[in-house]
Amino acid sequence: MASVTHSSHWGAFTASDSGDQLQITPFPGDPDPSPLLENLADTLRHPARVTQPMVRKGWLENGPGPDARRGADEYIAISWEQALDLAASELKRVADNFGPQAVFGGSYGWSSAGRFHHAQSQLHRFLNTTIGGYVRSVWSYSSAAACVILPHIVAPQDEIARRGVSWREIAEHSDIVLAFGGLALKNSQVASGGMSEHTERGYMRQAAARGATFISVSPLRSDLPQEAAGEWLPVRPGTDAALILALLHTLWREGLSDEAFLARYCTGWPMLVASLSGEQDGTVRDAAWAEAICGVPAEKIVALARRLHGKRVLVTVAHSLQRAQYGEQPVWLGLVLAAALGQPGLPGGGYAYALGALGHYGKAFNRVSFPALPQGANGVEDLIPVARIADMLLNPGEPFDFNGVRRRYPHIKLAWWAGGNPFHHHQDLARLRHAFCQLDTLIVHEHSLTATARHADLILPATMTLEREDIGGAPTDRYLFAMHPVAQPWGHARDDFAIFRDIAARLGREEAFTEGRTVREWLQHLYGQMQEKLAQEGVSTPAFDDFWREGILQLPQVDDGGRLMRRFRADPDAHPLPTPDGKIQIYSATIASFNYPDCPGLPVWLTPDEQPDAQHPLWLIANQPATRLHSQLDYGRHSARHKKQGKEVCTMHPIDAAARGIDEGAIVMLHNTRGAVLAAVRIADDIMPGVVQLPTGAWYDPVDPLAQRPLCRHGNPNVLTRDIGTSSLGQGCSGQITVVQVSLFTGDVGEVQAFAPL
Ligand code: PGD
Repeated sequence: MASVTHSSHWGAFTASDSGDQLQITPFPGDPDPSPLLENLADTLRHPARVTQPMVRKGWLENGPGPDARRGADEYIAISWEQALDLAASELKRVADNFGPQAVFGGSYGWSSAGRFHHAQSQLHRFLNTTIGGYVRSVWSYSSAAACVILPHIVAPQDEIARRGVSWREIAEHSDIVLAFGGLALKNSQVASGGMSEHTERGYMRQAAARGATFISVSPLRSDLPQEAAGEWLPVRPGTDAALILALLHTLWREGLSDEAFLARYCTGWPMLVASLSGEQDGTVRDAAWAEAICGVPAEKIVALARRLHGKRVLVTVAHSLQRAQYGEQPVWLGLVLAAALGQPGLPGGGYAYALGALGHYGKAFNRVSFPALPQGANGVEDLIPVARIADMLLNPGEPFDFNGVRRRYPHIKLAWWAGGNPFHHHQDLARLRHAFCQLDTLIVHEHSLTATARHADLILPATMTLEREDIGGAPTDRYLFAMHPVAQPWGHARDDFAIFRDIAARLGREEAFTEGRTVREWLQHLYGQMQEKLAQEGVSTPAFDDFWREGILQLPQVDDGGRLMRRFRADPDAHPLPTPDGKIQIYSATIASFNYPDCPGLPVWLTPDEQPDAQHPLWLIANQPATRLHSQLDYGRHSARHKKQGKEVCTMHPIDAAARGIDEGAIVMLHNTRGAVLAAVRIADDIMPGVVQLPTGAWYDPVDPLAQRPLCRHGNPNVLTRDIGTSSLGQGCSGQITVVQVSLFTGDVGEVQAFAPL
């Protein structure tokens, strides 16, 4: 087969199917292609693919209803006709009897790069056009806490992260980049929708060569790439807020804070000073106070504060810091630190929330973005913060607080998932299984047999992008790609669009769902919309057929990163921030008015209620993997090559390993009250003592799926993480850190079965 253009969240490429595997060639314009492309090579016909519709035996025999067997039942292969009939009649039953407010269609997940076949958009459109709506979820597992707090204190996240200080500015202007949570390239190598040019490594190298200093504040040295030639400041997990308060205390105490900036552009600095100085409650939040919490020696904290003064400083705070209890606080305090240094609005200075967390951030923007599939109108008002899914299913009708509003969890009968993997992304997987057991029905579209698919009542086999045509692009990627099919659909897999179309037809709503268009006609239609907008800007583009043949189109961009803060700094009266008084909120009267003890009106250090103790003396960091995107294509060769004995690898400090008689490469069990996980050990001193790290993404593989404290033999850390919201404000995912014990494991629990066919 000839080589054709295609795209993924981790890079563009050309591919040809040579029979037993794919030949993948990275896009030649990419200066630093991602090794994740390798994961695509042998996935098409992998045994973990879903090849035909399946129904769970208990559901087929007994009908819809709560069932404790989910996750441990048998499956029966059925025809598409039968599967589509079952899905249509079950949706109709639930909508007729309980209304669309009994259908959960949040379906969180990264899905795939093509913009038309984006699975969630297809599902949302389907539910809106067939039954009039669904209960949705808001924000993301990436950054829910930040998404909620940033608009209160400065501006929406997109302005501060996506359109914030750019990498180009950093390379040219920054003296110090103080990165709380680091700037790991494993994170910025991915961007939803696609990323054809990986430029972060080059920019960091360029900045370092000019003399900029990168300081990574993290328990892990690997959070900063070597190219940044930076410094590592180890900090105990989850304690950055205390460290920043002490930096602020030192700046204030030594007269190094930019009082003119704070007075002109900020609200509430005197109140924070009252808290820093001890005037407010008798606790002086100085370097000695912070040392006891964060483990950074007091003299280092003082020296760092002095070093920041008078320099062009960019403060960044990684997504990971806010994926923890009270995760709103470091997001807020990073901004306050940048303000106390007088930096916001200066080239290469200020605050860049989440820079480096995704390939989208710190980049130029396309003047016109490729349009999304229109989703129609959702007639249901009920919503949940995305990470409260298990709370919702376990507590229907119960109240919960979220961003100043008290809501109630809806009663859900049917959940429909396409393009996400909750048994990868959610916390406390035993609790999640129990929650999914409350449903009448769980329908999952998947191209692979993930743990989520293995808990479904109906599994509908979806195509991979490689098997269909689409258009790949992102607002921060100047290239648009024609995604040509590389292979025929494997087995009986069908596009999500085709699946929904055929179910809509059974409900008499096909025309409403498709608007009479085929896939190709939708692509032409969406492309035409983009063309029109570009034409209005005086930019002409090739006809669709020419674009389709060429495979790639370069789009015009604007490089206006940091514009909001620049204008605000130049004239805060003419260009106020979108906050209540137009200034940076060091104190937020709005947040204070919510009366949340777990997120008061001033930024604070609050001690997380889970702390290492005698039973669980180690912190666990469950962060993003370097060898795959989340859980996608975990069976791919790049991901597989980096496992040991088929298990995910966890990193431990030599002191902690020696104390437990653990040698390099040994199989260990990480355990706490929620469950246990096996992993192979890597012993290294690039992690703080007292901390272990196990990335997310190894597919959940419980030895006994029904166990209350499951043992995953593959290495999924979300067995261990805690399922609580970050605070009443953001209610975000707090899965980044937890506490565990680690022991040598010598038992026999059999081979990993996560990728085995059903
Ligand atoms: P993915 O593995 O990307 O994870 O969670 P998310 O659910 O997004 O799942 C996407 C699924 O969609 C895959 O199973 C894939 O096979 C499927 N898929 C891909 N393309 C298609 C398609 O075209 N059609 C259909 N039907 N399916 C498709 C990620 C989430 O995890 C995120 S974003 C973050 S930031 C969180 N991070 C952490 C963390 O740091 N620590 C912990 N402990 N937990 C986390 N969970 C979160």
